[in-house]
Amino acid sequence: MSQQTIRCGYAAIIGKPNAGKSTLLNAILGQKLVITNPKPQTTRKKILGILNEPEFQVIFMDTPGIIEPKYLLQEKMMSHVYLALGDADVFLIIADITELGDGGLKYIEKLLEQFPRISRRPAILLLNKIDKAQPEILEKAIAEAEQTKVFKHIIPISALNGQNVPDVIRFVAECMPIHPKYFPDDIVSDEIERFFVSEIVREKILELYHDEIPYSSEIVIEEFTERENSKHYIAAMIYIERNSQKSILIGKKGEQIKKLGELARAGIEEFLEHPVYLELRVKVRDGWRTDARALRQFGYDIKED
Ligand SMILES: Nc1nc2c(ncn2[C@@H]2O[C@H](COP(=O)(O)OP(=O)(O)OP(=O)(O)O)[C@@H](O)[C@H]2O)c(=O)[nH]1
Ligand SMILES: [Mg+2]
Repeated sequence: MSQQTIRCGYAAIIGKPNAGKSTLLNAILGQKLVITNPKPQTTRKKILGILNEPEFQVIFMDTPGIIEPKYLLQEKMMSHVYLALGDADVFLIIADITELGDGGLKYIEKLLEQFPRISRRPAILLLNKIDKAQPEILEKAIAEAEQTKVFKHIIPISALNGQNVPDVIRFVAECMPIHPKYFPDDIVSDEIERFFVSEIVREKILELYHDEIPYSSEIVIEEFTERENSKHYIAAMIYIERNSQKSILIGKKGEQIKKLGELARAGIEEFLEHPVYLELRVKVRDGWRTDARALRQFGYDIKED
């Protein structure tokens, strides 16, 4: 492939919490890279997922759901969204079709007012979760979206079962500028394995616990020792905000944390394709979600490249 015809650039996946952004990124990459969950605000940072083809490279950016921030962690999460918006050559705005209701695309108009940058780059609207939507609702949403004249393409998709995802990839690739590839061919993200391992632990916390626990948990991988001929050794610290949460997390006679450990280990082994010995530790870090220093230590401050 001649360097002159290669296309390469950034695509930001944005939308409300739970719209299916992370599920879409995994579908695009054809592998489970980022965590997904029915609870909102699963994704907390901008995460790159790189799709490599001989003739193009698209750097997709998964982002936290767009919200009105109520505390410092949420403010930091939104700054990750802004960063993705700034980097994007194309915007993938994803909406859950089953949540749209009457005039539901108004929120997208508000989004465009909020982020005027979007109108200066091609935007593609993805109407997601068509596997569980009535055809009439889909038709109505498409008609409504066409009226706005904002979108270069409007694509109904199911991120979950991959329906129309190849079209998304094709249209995005066409929007990429002619540019040599930014990343080597064989990497799927700029994040290190440790990050994805910590995310898998958090995903299992989202699955196992209710109420505030998942939102009050942050994971730090304290040790990660790779061993070629035996299990990798991984020690993960779970920070939570209060003592009462610590007892819930651990459970009676340690039953809950044991379950968490088993689920997380299985997920990590699948991701690393290697057996793992996982040790979970729990520590209280008072009010970390509103503590600027803690958030900096947990890596929420935006890094300038
Ligand atoms: N039925 C159906 N469910 C979907 C589809 N796409 C995503 N989901 C589900 O919707 C929920 C949210 O998906 P995520 O990918 O975590 O959503 P997100 O937009 O990344 O959410 P945040 O990270 O919280 O902003 C999960 O339970 C997914 O399985 C789809 O096409 N069809
Ligand atoms: Mg997500």
